[in-house]
Amino acid sequence: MAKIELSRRRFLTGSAVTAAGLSLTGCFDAAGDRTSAVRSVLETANSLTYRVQRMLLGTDSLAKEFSATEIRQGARPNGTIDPQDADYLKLAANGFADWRLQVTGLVETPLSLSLAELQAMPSRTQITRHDCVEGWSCIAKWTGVPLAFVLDRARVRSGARFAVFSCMDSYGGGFTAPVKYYESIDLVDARHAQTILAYGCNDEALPVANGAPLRVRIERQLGYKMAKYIAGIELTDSLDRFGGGRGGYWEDNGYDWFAGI
Ligand SMILES: Nc1nc2c(c(=O)[nH]1)N[C@H]1C(S)=C(S)[C@@H](COP(=O)(O)O)O[C@H]1N2
Ligand SMILES: [Mo]
Repeated sequence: MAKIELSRRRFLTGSAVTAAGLSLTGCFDAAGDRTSAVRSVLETANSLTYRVQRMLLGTDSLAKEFSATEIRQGARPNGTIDPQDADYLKLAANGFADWRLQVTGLVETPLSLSLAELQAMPSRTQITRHDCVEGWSCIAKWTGVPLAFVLDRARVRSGARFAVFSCMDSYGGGFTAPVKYYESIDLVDARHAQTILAYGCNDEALPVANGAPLRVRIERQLGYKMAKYIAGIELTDSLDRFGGGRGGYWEDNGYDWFAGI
């Protein structure tokens, strides 16, 4: 097992370094051009990574959980930490009382859920380590409703393959004009026991910096997969229609769609 652990890490480091290297060497634009040779090599590696990692990880293995004494600081915020989008500011101004989570797409029963309704559902609390592709990590305690519970309420239709999270913040990154952040995961991760829609962090309400009112925790994936400031979850059979078509904000800028750790 230790051996697999090690090679899985190496694999990850390899792809993370590729993404970081591209942005530094100016190859980033080539990766952004969906017809380029660089891009297709990256994509082949990406789907290989997905298949191999799914094989190694299985579908229900759990990410390590920690004890309360291992929490050293507040959850370090990253990416958008203070959205300035007008609709977000309006919702934040009255404590997200008018905010609703919309669950739509390939479901029998579309849902529109208030924060209070989500908080009344079964909850799960977990102390986990967040790993950012930038190379830092942080241990924090997260509380929320298992995404599987919400999906069961909505009754996912058989053709659905992905859950796409739409966010309320626009993110710039420096390469393009700011666009709304978004992310997606497959239904294996969506139904994983530790995948929760979190409204609490370290026993407090989720701070704005960490994605208030709701962010997803996907504990076997890198930080950029864990959408903050969630407005909607759409069940779909294809990622083509969303953003640049690669399944997420950072994926549209060259990162791997499958960021398993
Ligand atoms: N909506 C949104 N979600 C996001 C981001 C973002 O900029 N906007 N950044 C991602 C990245 S790169 C990381 S590491 C984590 C950071 O989560 P934290 O602020 O709770 O540490 O959120 C991810 N989810
Ligand atoms: Mo990140």
